[in-house]
Amino acid sequence: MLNKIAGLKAEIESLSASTPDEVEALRIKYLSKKGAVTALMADFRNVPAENKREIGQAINDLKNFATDRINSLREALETADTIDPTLDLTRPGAAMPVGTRHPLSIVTDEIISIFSRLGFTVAEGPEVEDDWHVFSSLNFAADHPARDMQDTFFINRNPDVLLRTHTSSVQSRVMEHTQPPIRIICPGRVYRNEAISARAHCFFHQVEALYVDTDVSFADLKQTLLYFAREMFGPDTSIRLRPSYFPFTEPSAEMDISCNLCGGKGCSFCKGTGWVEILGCGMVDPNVLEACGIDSKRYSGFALGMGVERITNLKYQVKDLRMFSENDTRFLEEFTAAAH
Ligand code: 2NL
Repeated sequence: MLNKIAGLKAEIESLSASTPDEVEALRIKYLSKKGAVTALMADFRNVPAENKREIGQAINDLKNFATDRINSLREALETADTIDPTLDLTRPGAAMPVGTRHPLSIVTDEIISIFSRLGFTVAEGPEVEDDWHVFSSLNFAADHPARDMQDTFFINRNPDVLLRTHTSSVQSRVMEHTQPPIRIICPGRVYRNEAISARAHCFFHQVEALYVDTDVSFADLKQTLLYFAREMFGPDTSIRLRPSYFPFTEPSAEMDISCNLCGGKGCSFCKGTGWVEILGCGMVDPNVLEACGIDSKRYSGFALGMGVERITNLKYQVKDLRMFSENDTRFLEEFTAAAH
C-alpha cells in the first residue's frame, strides 16, 4: 500500500499540461470519485487496524499533494503569456496626441515675462464694462468717435454697458483702488465693432503696461521700450518713436522697430521703409491720474499698449488674422516647438 502511494506521488509530481482541458482530464483521473487517489480510500477498509493510522496519514498527504499539484498546473496556464506571438512587441507605440498652446498665448506669456523682469505684475479685469472705466476716466471727450455704436459693442445704453475696447479699463480700475507706485501689465481680449476680414476682427488681444510713481519720465518710457524690443525681437533690434495722439496720454508716440524680416534694408513686409509699427505709448495724461484718484502734482506715469496679434504676425508671419480664432489644428500644431 505504501509503495503504491509513493508510486502515485511520483507520477503526480511529474505531471504536465498545456491546456485547461488537459488539467481537467488530470483532475478527473486522480481526484474525481473514480480517480486513482479516491480509489485508495476504498482500499483503506482492508488495511489492518495497527497500520490504519500511518496509511491514513499517507493517503491524506497524497490527496493534498495531488490537489495542490493540479491547482498549480491550472494557475500556471491562467497566468501564462497569452500574447499573440505574431505581434511585434518592439514596434514604437502610437503617439498620444497632446494639445498645443495657442500662438497668442505663447506670445502674451513672453511679453508678460519680459515686463515681469522689470518689476511689472499682471492685473486683470472684466470684459463687460461701463462707460466710466473704458472712456470717461481715460479722458475720452463726450463726442469721441470710439463711443459710437459703429466702433463699440453696446450691451445696454443708459446706463451704458459695453464690451471693453482696450484693457486700459483694467488700469483705470487698479489706479482707483491703489496708490503709487503702480507697475502693472494688463493682458486680455478686447472688442471692436468691425467687419471681419484678413486684416481686422471684431475681437483681438492686447497687452497694456502702466507705470505710475514719483519722477517717472519719458526717458524711463524710452528705455523700457528699448529693453522690451530687444528682448522680444533680438539684441540687434533698433527702435524709433514717432509723435502720435491718444486721448489718455500726453505726449503720445508710436514705436517702430527695425524690420526683423529684412533687417532694415526694406522689403514687402515693411513696405520698403525698413521699419514696422509695434505699439502706442505716452505719458499718462494728468486728467486720467486725477480722474482715478491719483495726485497728478505728486505723481507721473507712462503707459503703452500693443496688439498681440500684430506682434505674433511679426514673429511668425501669420498672413490671415482669422487663423487665430478658427482653431484649425493644422495651424495650431505649427506652434508646438515654439511652446517649449
Ligand atoms: C495701441 C496704443 C495705448 C495706452 C495704450 C493707457 C492706459 C491708461 C492711461 C494711459 Cl490707464 N494710457 N494706455 C497708452 C498709449 C497707447 O495703446 O496701439 N494699443 C493697441
